[in-house]
Amino acid sequence: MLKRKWKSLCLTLGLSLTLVLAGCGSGDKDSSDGTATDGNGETNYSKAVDYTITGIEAGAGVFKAAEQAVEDYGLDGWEVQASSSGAMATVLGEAIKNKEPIIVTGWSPHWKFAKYDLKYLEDPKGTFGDEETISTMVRKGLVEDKPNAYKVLDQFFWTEEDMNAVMLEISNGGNPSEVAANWVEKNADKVAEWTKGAEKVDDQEIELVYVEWDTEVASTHVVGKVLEDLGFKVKLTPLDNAVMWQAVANGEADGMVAAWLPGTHGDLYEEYKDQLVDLGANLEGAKIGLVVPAYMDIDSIEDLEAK
Ligand code: PBE
Repeated sequence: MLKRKWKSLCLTLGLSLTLVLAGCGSGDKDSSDGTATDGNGETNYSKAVDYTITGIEAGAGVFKAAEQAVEDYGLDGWEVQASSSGAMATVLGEAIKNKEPIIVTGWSPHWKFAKYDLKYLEDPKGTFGDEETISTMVRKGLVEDKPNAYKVLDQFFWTEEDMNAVMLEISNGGNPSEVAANWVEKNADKVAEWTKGAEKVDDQEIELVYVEWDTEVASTHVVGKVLEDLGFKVKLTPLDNAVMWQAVANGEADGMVAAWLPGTHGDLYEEYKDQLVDLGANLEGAKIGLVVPAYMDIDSIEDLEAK
């Protein structure tokens, strides 16, 4: 807005004064390399990304939070583009290869922070919340029906570093089941803590549901492998976020390790918390927000402008 006013003022004052008014330049013009500059020759990142945040699945908490941020920060005319986590990662990788500006809905742990130099945009209004935990939810009655699986799910707890190791290998082309099996083999001490007190079973079935986010692909396959080694016939079913919560709440699935709280899935938790059993955190220190490549000279969501 302010910029537009300056521009019309410059036009009114005419050419003779433009040298004095440093703010009047060719302004707001797309340059040939696809970036956009303001009157001071600084990149106008809002324009350069075409007022678009590259999102993921529309049902993801971070997607909804990004739409809320557009509202909270008055980013009129911006679009949060729905996509998939995989497509977002591809588009991000391409932008970085070409040194182009891009804003994505991001979260950590995630392998993208190991692979690329990225940063979260500051969120002074707190739209994306603070640090989160990833929690485990199971259906009611699981403790009686399958106490050994319940025990493992209850005791499953790992670190950001553990999850990153699994995620990175999968992102480099590893098959999730094989990567998980290798991790389980190499981390017998940790796995022994999760299985402490659980007995081997014979041919019992267990179904875990998840969403195909990199974080959840990693955790669900690791827990699935541990249960398999205990003798369970494990079924891992990928679903949409809301359907995943619903499936555990109505008892169609046995459990999930993909509940991001208190913020990201706060609405779903409120809706279903009375119908499921909350087994608490399986990972601490998770986070969501808007993420950009470190080469972008921008620090805060507040630096973005309405269209
Ligand atoms: N995520 C990954 C999910 C939770 C796990 C941040 C993409 C979400 O936004 O719902």
